[in-house]
Amino acid sequence: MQLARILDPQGNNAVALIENRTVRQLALEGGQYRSLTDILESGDPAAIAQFLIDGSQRPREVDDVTFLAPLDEQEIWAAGVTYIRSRSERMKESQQAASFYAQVYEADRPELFFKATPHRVAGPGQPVRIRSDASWNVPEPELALVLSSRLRLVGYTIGNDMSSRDIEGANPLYLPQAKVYDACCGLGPAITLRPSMPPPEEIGIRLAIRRGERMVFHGETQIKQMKRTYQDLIDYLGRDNSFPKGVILLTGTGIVPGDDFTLQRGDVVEITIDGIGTLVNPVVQG
Ligand code: DO4
Ligand code: MG
Repeated sequence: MQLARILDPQGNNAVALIENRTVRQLALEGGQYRSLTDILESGDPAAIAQFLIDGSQRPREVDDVTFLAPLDEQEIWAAGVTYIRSRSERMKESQQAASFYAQVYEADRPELFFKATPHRVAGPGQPVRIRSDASWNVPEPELALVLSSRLRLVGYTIGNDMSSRDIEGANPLYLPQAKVYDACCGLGPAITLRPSMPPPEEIGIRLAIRRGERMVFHGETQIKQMKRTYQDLIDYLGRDNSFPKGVILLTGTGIVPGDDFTLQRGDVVEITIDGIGTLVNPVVQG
């Protein structure tokens, strides 16, 4: 089962449950559960969502629905250098900082960084951005953990940690500028609730980048290649840190296009994660 934020037939924001590609709108007026966050905070989001199905709205096919980014006021954080591929590409990108990336890959403490506030997030179909002052840019396709305010893992979605490699590579102290800016994070299309997600060993991640008719990059990885467990990342995130509205944690990229590749405006980024679906975003710059 999945939960999503959608536009209803009148164009208003709504929350929906998805099963077998059928979208059922939820009735959130006037009751105890008034938002996606309220449902995610409940003890049993799947049961609550079933209970909230609005019988007066006709079910719709997923292809007939506009999806919005699946969050309300959650912060977005991200883990880095959690796959060997990310470690080796960062070490090439910044020779002066190579040892830091090598060390953080092996260390107990993971790299965790603040990635985005909700207003910097692009939902399905909305543009993600390349910074106007960056010349080497990539999408980073990442499994995103959806966590309640008590850091309970309630679901999973797809994240795109857009990154400016030239800025990060010039000096690792520029990381926040390479990572955090308007439309720096793609998210969606829906949240797969925890009981419906395949086990980590069975989850593949695929990235395709299209430029007009041409596929200019494609790559894949598997969650089992990740160096750390979900719980390890969650435990470190929660150390001395509170998230009253919940938090979404991107788990790092295992797919990095080669040095000769940079995104261009007009490209279309497609990220597919087994058990969730495909997140598609066009790319703009400036
Ligand atoms: O250290 C830089 C960021 C790493 C990152 O975003 C990733 O590995 O996904
Ligand atoms: Mg990343």
